[in-house]
Amino acid sequence: MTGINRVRQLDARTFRRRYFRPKRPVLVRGGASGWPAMESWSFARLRDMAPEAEVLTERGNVLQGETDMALRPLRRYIDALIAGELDNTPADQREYLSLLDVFGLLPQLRRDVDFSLIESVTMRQQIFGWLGPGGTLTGYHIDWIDNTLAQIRGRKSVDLVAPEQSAGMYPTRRFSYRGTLSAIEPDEWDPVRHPRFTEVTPLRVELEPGDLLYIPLGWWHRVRALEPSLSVNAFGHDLRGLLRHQIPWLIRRQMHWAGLYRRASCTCHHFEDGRRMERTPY
Ligand SMILES: O=C(O)CCC(=O)C(=O)O
Repeated sequence: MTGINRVRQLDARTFRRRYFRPKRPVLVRGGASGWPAMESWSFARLRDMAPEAEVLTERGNVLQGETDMALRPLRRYIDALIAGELDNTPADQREYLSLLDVFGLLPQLRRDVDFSLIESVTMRQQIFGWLGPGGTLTGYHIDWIDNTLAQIRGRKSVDLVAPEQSAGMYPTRRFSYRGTLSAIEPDEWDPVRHPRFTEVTPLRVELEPGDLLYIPLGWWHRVRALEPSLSVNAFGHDLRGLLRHQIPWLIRRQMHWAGLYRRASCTCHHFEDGRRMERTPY
């Protein structure tokens, strides 16, 4: 594969045949540009709709870094984001409102997005919001579920690596629900420890507001915000994905939460001031 296909329009049939079935990523330029969210969603509006909400933010490299979470009032987080106070924090302290259950919080906004492309090929979807300053990083990982990521505000850079190149990505044993993490962070890569990463050829796309990216199940991806950013993504699985991936992951997650499976290192629990913090299973 030489690059990521970029198209301006994509109907459900073509999506299924050319991209979803063969598991090939595709960037739909302007694929979300007609969504009401493009007109009406702003950091300030989301803040004003749920000012008292408590949200879980993550610091540093999301997924690959130390799991480091904090509970914040939405109002305080977004005020700091708008004021630019989050921009100047060191990378390992940069606070990211990741995996926000945006429609659990604000169900009235559901009609502002249109994930019909992934809905046309999957049985069930889960939607999350991602809000943060420039410089946030979600490190290389695989989601064992299909995904479309829509950019609403700001720009993001996304690196994708095909499943065939997994040996050079050094998968780790750290527990991440429905995911596999890589030991590779290109900015800190050690060629002596991880020599096979030289064989990997990441494919890069830059997401602009209004773009929609299909990230197939099994593809590695790494996402960096280039400026203050608001994105929303929909994970979806079909019947095959349910049987092959979702049910086994659900069992692993229940075992993990019961303390029976990979207790030591995970992306969902951490201790702060002697208190056990946890990300609600999603
Ligand atoms: O936007 C991000 O920071 C990460 C998004 C992501 O990893 C995903 O949609 O699976």
